[in-house]
Amino acid sequence: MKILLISTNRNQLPMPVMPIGACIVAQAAEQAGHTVFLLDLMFAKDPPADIQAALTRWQPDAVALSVRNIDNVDMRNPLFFLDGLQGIVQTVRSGSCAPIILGGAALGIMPEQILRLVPDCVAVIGDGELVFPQLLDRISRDEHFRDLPGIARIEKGVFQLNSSAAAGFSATCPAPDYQRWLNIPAYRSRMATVPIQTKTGCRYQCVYCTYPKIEGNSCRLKDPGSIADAVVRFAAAGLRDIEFVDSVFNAPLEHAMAVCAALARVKHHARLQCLELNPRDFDDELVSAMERAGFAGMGITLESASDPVLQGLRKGFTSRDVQNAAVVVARHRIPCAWVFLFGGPGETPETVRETLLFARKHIRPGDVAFFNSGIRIYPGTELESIARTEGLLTRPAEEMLAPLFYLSPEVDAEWLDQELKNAMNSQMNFINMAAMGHALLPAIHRISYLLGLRPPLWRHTGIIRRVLRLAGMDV
Ligand code: B12
Repeated sequence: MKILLISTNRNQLPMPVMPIGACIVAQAAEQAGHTVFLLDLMFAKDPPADIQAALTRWQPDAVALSVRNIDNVDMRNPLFFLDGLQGIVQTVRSGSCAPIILGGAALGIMPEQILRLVPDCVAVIGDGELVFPQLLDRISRDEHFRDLPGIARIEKGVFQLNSSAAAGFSATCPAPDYQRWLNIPAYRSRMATVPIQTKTGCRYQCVYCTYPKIEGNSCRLKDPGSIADAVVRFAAAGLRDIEFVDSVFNAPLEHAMAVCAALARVKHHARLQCLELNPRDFDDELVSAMERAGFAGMGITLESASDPVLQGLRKGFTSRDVQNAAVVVARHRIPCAWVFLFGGPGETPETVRETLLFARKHIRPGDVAFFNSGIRIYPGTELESIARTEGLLTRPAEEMLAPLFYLSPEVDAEWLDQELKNAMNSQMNFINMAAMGHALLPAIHRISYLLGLRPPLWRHTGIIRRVLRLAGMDV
């Protein structure tokens, strides 16, 4: 069959991300014998015109849409991205009567809400590489596909979803041929990194998080040798800034160690990074292994340094682990981004101050702190129940697609903003969501790239903020 696969993400903040999921399913469909055309809308000047042109040129038998983001998870400046999805579906419908198949992280989070927004589409929930070709096969033979794992649809007004448990799994690291599918110079010149996964799944149970819903809570590990091969292949093709996009890179720890060991054994010349490390399974041995493997940046997702909040968020680690992580980081050379999320259950002015004190005391001047405040509430999470019990949420689950946020009732939003700003005023290496969504960020990325800087750009946060402040900007 002829397949038109559209990657719908157009969000360029904080930087454009290469659509790994769309590329993986494109490659899987092609390997199954279909002819695939991938239309990436990230840099499209006129998306409807591009879609119409692709429909006319390819006359596809099926159209597939990869949907990554619902919104920007920014409580102070929320942006909702799915209005664009309705427009895309309308454009496709106006030029083709081919079936429309949806997939991507957004579908994993709120399949029913999204399918009600764009009815008459069928969705694949979870990993797409095995189910998508099977679905295409059934469509090509005009057979029903209701029994396939992970298939969701609205039938006679009722939402139907098959369990994705039987979907199967391949241990070979799926490293799509990005150069074949995407406009790589456009991504690289905007500081995008090349995504790669060492596993799927997340075994943690943080109250607010969607990762287990998207990827499942059992980890399916990729073979370390095939990950190292993929890195070698990408770097040899000039794609040297590689980012591991696992839910949590160092869980399970033994697998992260095995991946680092495999990477250390090969000559890859890549600059590696990952932004999602858990401070619990984090020690000198791991960071030394990451150094040997070629990491140029790492991020520790703390959310808080205060026990009542860590417990409230059910992070599975304590402030002792947090302090220990700071001691370990200080003994190594890899630049580190510390990620914080303020306002969760249990947050009070005291816990905010405790976390900020940790940040001021322990974050090295060359490292960076990312501050986010207010937590996106997703249906089906424990945070949803907490918000309902506390009387903070009255909207029914079917109306939770539009962004809504939890903020601890014991913390005032304006006060919290001011505290974070005060911290940012004294430490130039601290930034908040407003800075990460700054209108000038795309230009900063391009200029930095031209100046020869390479990801992660956050290493230069202090200098960039100073320059912008000299230019009179309140950043
Ligand atoms: C790593 C990551 C990042 C990295 C990306 C680095 C990089 N170089 O790619 C960084 C930190 C930069 C980032 C940024 C953001 N992220 Co992010 N990110 C993730 C994370 C953890 C993994 C994404 C990933 O690459 N997965 C691996 C690939 C292989 O999986 P996949 O894309 O889902 O594809 C599979 C399936 O979905 C399916 N599939 C995909 N497409 C299709 C299409 C069809 C037709 C079919 C059948 C199947 C299918 O098959 C694929 C293969 O199995 C997810 C959470 C998660 N666990 O998914 C959040 C996540 C995607 N991010 C999210 C958000 C919100 C953002 C930001 C907006 C945050 C911000 N304000 O800065 C930005 C947006 C960036 C942008 N320009 O769009 C949200 C999106 C949901 C939402 N609320 O909108 C998620 C889900 C996290 C969450 N909050 O729950 N992110």
